[in-house]
Amino acid sequence: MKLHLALALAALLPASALAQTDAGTATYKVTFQATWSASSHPGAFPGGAHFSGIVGGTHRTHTHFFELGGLATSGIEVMAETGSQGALVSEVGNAIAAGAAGQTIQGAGIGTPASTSQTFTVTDSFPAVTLVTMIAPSPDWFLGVDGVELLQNDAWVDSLSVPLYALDSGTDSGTGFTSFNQDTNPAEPIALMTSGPFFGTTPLGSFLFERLDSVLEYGTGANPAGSLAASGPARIGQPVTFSLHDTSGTMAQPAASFLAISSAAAPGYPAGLPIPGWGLSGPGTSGDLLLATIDQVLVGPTWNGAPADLVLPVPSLPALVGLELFIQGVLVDSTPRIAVTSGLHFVIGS
Ligand SMILES: [Ca+2]
Ligand SMILES: [Ca+2]
Repeated sequence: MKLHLALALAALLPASALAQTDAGTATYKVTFQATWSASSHPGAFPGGAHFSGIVGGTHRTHTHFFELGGLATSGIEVMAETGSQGALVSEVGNAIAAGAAGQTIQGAGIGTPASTSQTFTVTDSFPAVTLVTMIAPSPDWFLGVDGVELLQNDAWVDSLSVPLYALDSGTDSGTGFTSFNQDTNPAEPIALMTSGPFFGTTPLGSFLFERLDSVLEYGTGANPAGSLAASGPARIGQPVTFSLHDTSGTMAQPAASFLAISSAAAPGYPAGLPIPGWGLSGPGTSGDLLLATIDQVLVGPTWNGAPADLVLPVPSLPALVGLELFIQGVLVDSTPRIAVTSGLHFVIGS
């Protein structure tokens, strides 16, 4: 339903109208790559080492949930000392209510080394992200980023990796991983750890921010690689150019081109259902049908020996973010011969 609506709109709206609509949001995946281990930090890797669930949110550029040199909020204190997310989630919630933050971000805790990912959406109003996680066990040590800007020079960054060094929240005076609680009163400023077990320049992990969208070619050798390609990102509000091509040069010219679109891949992905005679590598060969169903067929330009390009404007509908499409090209010549291209697994981002 959503797919049909999107494609119907795509067919109705000119590319220029779509291109200039809302480019104000972007969806990201953040991957917390925990690298802390006995080999990365010899002598500073206690039994049961792990990280609490990441917690934070998206927010305005000048909003802070913590700052180096500033005092920890109760949300940061509780997170750094116990790994509990609730108090900081409340602080982000208050900021959302006050119009200073966009959304909360929460994940589950992990061992180390390991990695875990979350997705979130940033907007023109809330282009920055703050995330923290407790180094555990520890008195009040944590990793975090304070207001990473994902909108730089009016463009969303594609990928950004931020190394994470141990921070001390200044709210407990314990000096060892399993020291008894010793509340620091009055609290001290949040600081990069320069003494104790984490004094070096080796990060304990990183946050990798990646803008979400992907186009992946799939199929087997039965469908020649490169016979269907896409240029342009898979993002709402942006046009994508699909190029169908008989890379083997065995189709008769001219040939009609079509683009078949499905919401599901054929069973056996990345392989498909072999159809005798539908091979693009030569007359009489077998080609794989790579789609489970054919939900929509778009007519492309005539293939005359050069790639046949079909431009599809992806509608600027936020509901499409995350939608997966499976796309395969079909060429039909006057012999008559039908042949199918490789497939594209298309995940729409923003
Ligand atoms: Ca401390
Ligand atoms: Ca404390």
